[in-house]
Parts: sequence; C-alpha cells; structure tokens
Amino acid sequence: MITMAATLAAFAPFPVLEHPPARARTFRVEASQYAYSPGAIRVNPGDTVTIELVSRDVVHGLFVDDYGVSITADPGQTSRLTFVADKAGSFRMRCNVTCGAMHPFMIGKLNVGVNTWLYRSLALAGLAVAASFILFIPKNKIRQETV
Ligand SMILES: [Cu+2]
Repeated sequence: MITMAATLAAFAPFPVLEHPPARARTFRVEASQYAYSPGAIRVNPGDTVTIELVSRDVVHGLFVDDYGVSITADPGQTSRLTFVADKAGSFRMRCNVTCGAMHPFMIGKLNVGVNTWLYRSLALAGLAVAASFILFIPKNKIRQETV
C-alpha cells in the first residue's frame, strides 16, 4: 500500500501542473569572463522569455542551442532577447563571441519544463513519515489505544 503510494508520488504525471499558464518572464543575466550569472534559468513551456544580457567586462554573447536565437552585449550595456519557449527540455546557452581563452567553456543552461521534482520529493517525504509511524509504533501501544 505504502509502496504503491510512493510509486505514484514518484512517477505519476501531474495533470494540472503539466500545463501551467504561459507567462511573460524576464531574466537579468550577467555575463563576465567566463560565466553567466545566474548560470541556469527555468521557465514553463509556452512562456515568453526575455533575457536581459548585461556584460560586466568584455563583449559577450548568448546563443540558445536548438532555439537558434542569440544576442550580444557590449560592456556595460544591456541587450534584450525575447523568444517563446515552445520546445521543452534542457538547452545550452553559450557565449557566441570569442571573449578570451576560456570562451568555449562559457556555458549556461535553459530549462524548459515544470519542476515536478520538488512536488514529488515532498510527497515522498510525507509518505516516509507516515510509513515510519506505522512501522515503529510498538504493537502493544496500538492495542492499548484501540481498547
Ligand atoms: Cu563570453
């Protein structure tokens, strides 16, 4: 019974959460040699995503794999890129301006999808607590309470 509930909590689809309303979301991403900050952004499928790219040092770019969209930002300037996140999955954002020796390693991540992991882990934690109560309450105590 507990095992079944745990399996459900871990793998069952969340019908409501799989289709959250699409929103317009803006992220400010700071670029400096050789990283993006934040290094990863998460959006829901269908969201209209605006990335405000700010360069802290030299000219940097941001190219989103598979989406094929890109921008470049001059030092101290903000560039804006807007696109609809209509492809689910995890995509690399990479610098497309040669900005120094470690330029090929300047990589960020765009995650398009619902973060069900949090809900699943909460459900599993709740079940674990319930299971421990059932398993570890001494049998005689249960008998006394039910008399
Ligand atoms: Cu760069």
